[in-house]
Amino acid sequence: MAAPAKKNPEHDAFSRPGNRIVTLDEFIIRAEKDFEFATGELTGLLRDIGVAAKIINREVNKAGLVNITGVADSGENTSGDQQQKLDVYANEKLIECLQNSGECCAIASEENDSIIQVPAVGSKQSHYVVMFDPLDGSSNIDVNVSVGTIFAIYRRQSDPSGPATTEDFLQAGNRQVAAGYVLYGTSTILVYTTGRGVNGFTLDPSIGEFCLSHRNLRIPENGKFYSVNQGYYSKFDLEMRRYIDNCSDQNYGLRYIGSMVSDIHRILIQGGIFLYPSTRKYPKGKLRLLYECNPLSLIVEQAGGKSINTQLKRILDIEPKELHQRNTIAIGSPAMVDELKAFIERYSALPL
Ligand code: P6P
Repeated sequence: MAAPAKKNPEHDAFSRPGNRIVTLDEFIIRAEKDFEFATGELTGLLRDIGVAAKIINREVNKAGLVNITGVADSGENTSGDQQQKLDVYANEKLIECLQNSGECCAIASEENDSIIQVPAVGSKQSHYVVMFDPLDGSSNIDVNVSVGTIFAIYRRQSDPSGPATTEDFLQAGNRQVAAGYVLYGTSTILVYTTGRGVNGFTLDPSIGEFCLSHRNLRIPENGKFYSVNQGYYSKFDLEMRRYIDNCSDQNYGLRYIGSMVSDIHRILIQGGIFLYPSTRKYPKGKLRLLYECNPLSLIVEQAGGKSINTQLKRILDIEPKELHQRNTIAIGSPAMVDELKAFIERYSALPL
């Protein structure tokens, strides 16, 4: 986690938004001043990701007009998911933007089996590694449903004079220096945290800038929506079925988009809980710990929410063993996660 920040009076400039446009670049640069040991690298990384997001957004927004939707010739990715053409495009653009600036020493992506070394630019020795899901929910692309990019940034642990190692990526989520997502939806919004709260920036296409639109996002304590693939209900463990029955008994609405970034963003704004428990096809859960669960969990916790796995372990405290390992997850409003926890403690047949 980044060094504790000192209060920067200038930062208050954003607390009186008025009509003043605050771009992502300006916000990041001002925020950097709050970190005593800031070297500008993290600032550069966040700006690189912002640039890649604009490029990806351009293609996502016209996906139906060019021959870029549909299944890529490349087949399946490392997780066995069918690669969509926009997946491949988004992956390439993120790698390109991060490689150009040399602000990170290595990259890990859902679309690549192993880590990607980033050659140093000049004499710069980078201290960061970046991992991402370039286009989460991509199976929705052809049907015009929102998709998203998810990213996580860590400080490297290996000797900076040598190449990065896989161990640089196998760090618990509580060591993330920054995390965020881009949601390509009715509008395109970039939401990120560096461990000091959560802020959202909506892309203004007329000026090509991400502009501060959601200052200091806080998740509602409770909610009236639950988000789970109800189609798997009969395969869920007893404790999950009992909790889902409870949601129905309380007349909670079911909202499930099948695009995690979209579901989590709705929950961040409106409150609610997102569940991906163990299923027959995914006994350890479907969602990847390193570049889906961890970054989204840091965002939700920084906004006041909670995120656990179905064995009640805090997601951010899980020590990863493999780059693409999967995890069960229950994430959202703290009161709803606590309520689920009570059901798991009461009905779980397995020792917790
Ligand atoms: P299911 C998309 O493929 C994804 O990785 C997440 O974005 C989404 O929440 C989940 O899988 C949907 O999985 O099994 O419900 O189709």
